Amino acid sequence: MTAAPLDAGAPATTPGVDSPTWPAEFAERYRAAGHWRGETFGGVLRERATAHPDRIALVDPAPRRRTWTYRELDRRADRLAAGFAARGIGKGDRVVVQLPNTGEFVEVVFALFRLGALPVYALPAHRETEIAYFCSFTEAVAYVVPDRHAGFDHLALATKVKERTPTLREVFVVGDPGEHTALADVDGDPSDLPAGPLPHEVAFLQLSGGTTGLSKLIPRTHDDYLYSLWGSNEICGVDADTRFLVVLPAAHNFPMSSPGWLGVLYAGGTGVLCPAPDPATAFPLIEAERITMTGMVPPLALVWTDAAPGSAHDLSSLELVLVGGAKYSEAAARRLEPALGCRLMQVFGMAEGLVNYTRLDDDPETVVTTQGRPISPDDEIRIVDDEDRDVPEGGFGHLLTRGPYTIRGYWRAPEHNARSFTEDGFYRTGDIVRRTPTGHLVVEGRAKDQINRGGEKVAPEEVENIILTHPAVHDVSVVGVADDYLGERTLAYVILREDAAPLKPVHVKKFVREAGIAAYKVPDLVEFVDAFPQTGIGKVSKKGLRSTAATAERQTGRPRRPRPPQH
Ligand code: OOB
Repeated sequence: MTAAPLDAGAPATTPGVDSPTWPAEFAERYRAAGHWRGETFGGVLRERATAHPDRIALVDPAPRRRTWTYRELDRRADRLAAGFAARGIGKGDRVVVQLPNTGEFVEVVFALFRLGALPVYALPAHRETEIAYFCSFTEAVAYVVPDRHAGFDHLALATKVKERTPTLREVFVVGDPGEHTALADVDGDPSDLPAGPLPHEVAFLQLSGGTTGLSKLIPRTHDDYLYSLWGSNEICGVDADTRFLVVLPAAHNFPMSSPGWLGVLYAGGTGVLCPAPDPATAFPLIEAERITMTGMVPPLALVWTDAAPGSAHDLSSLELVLVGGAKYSEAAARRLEPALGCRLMQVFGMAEGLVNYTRLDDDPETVVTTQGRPISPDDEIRIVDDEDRDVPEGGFGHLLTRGPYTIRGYWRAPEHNARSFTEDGFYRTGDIVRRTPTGHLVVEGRAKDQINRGGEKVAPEEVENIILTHPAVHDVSVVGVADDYLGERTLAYVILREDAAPLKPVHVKKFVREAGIAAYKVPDLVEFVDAFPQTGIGKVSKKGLRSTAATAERQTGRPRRPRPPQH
């Protein structure tokens, strides 16, 4: 493992070290403050299983209802870990996990935690381009998939990826394994499992939203992530009676840790895995499972807010709904509590670390007009201008942050780290914020070249690179345009080659889809132009393109409402 604390003042990246970590003086401070408790995920599950073995940890309601007590989850994690170990998976190995919201997802990640092997959290929507990259970049030894999900054949994808990735020895499948290994057959005697990881070591690799062509990987340690969990639990009031519905994809940082299914397991409560986020699936589950808490992105909150008043289902068990991942409009926020009959909490977080919540004792105006304040008294916040100078209190600026659960660098990305972190270890979030006198942050915009499509992050460069490989395309620029429902949609401006046969928008979209990337990255709109607006120094002006898009929108009217985000 390579996450041992560096000496204070050590260079940001040391040869042979996968990612920079907290300097010793910070690590000591966070331990002394009681933020880092010296626990590991595997250890926490074992403790809970010993303290309350028969309590229900997990419910997977579909297609037939299955439950796991804490004892059962702990035992299965152990036996699965032993089975993985027998197949040569060990401490520090990377395993790409691409599973939908099922009990097996939780079993697999706890088994890997036990071994100190690192889950790499792919989303169910990822396709060949993304998965092949995660597997090759992390030199993954194994890949875990469902046989089919949402009509997609994951087995065929796994076969292709395995052919392309020399390090990939095993594909484990939930369901019919075809030529691969059934996860259900992975089992072993856990009596001589090797020693597990240490609390300061990396527990998993989370994906960054990405501003460049490819997602960066975010190394989170047991100590730091567990702090974000119990810190979130205290703020959200999560305890052993909490029944949390996981409606967003379980591999995403928000439903995992804010406070999420890991938070609720830390507290000894119950996590219920929702197979799809729409009201037709979720509302009956809220009634049947007496759900008390859930979290979702703003477009989904809009759908729930519209659907709840006319619903025949009893939603009265719901106490708290967290909304975040993208800017939640004040008007929409005001409608949630009356419609759902529960409290609203806004959350502004990032997989790199920092998470802000409005508080249960905030006045209602603060809850609907701000995105909350940090979890920890040791979260350091700076709001700076383009030259990294602090702006006057209350002014807008770039949000920089450093703290006990915010990474000091991405995994194996020294060049990127030099740009994304200041020399003294602050993470450049790329968000433009201001701070209210109460210390709450209001997200006012974004400086990073990223599109936030209803909480799903799209790196324009990744989509541009695909469109550029089309033989008829001379140049392309992908921008976000305002959308009432998703917040933003993606628009690709395309300049065709002079000698190219005419193309239609649908051809460009099909080309992107067939390149094998997640469907949410396919441009919503495509427009053909003769030239891009230029900035003063001759670079394509994304700002210019965005304002062109806004004008075009007004002239053409809005297209029909897109579907809510899917798993
Ligand atoms: C969450 O994590 P990521 O890593 O997918 O995205 C982080 C970015 C932030 O830097 C910001 O640009 C945007 O998503 N964001 C928000 C927001 N919450 C996140 N922008 C405006 N308002 C908000 N409330 O999205 C995430 C991680 C943990 C908890 C919640 C969200």
